[in-house]
Amino acid sequence: MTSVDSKSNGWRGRLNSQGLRFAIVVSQFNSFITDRLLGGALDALDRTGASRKQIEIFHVPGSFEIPLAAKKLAASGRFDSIICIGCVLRGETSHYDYVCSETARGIQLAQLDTGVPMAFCVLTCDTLEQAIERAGLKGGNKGYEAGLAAVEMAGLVQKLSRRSRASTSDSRRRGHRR
Ligand code: INI
Repeated sequence: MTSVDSKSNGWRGRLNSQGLRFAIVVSQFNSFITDRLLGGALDALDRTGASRKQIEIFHVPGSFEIPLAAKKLAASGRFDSIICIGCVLRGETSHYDYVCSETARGIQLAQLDTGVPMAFCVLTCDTLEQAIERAGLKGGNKGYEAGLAAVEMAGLVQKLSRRSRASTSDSRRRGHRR
């Protein structure tokens, strides 16, 4: 799933979904926007070779609920990468700030705790117009970008895991020789 990037001589995940399993957690709040982000994410997975059998979609009420669902799915061991989709629009109160910060923090903690990569596709916008511009209705689709990030990170994390397993067994072998 990975290749050497000859320019930087570093490792990066390939944009190839073969053999990978994806979960998409999508918030129903502002579904006019999140449905389109979901479409973008599915398009990216499709273009990297994933079939629908490799993808499961889970709906949560709002963005605030995304981290718990994503963490449970990651802990199940059934997925190589998780795409988190939501849209938070600023209102008149500070509710927006709590939902944004806890959703972002929760998703980051969930991926760090479980080691399963999570693509962050939660729009945090002041206006509906800004969200529309980011959901593929006028310009680019952030769901598409998140889909590609999910594929790339799944490949990179697999490579890093294989690498650390290889170095552990190597040091065990050397330990036996002493
Ligand atoms: N959830 C969103 O995903 N976007 C929003 O804009 C939003 N606003 O504005 O309230 C929102 N609130 C709901 C929240 O995510 C939870 O579902 C709710 O608080 C119940 O836990």
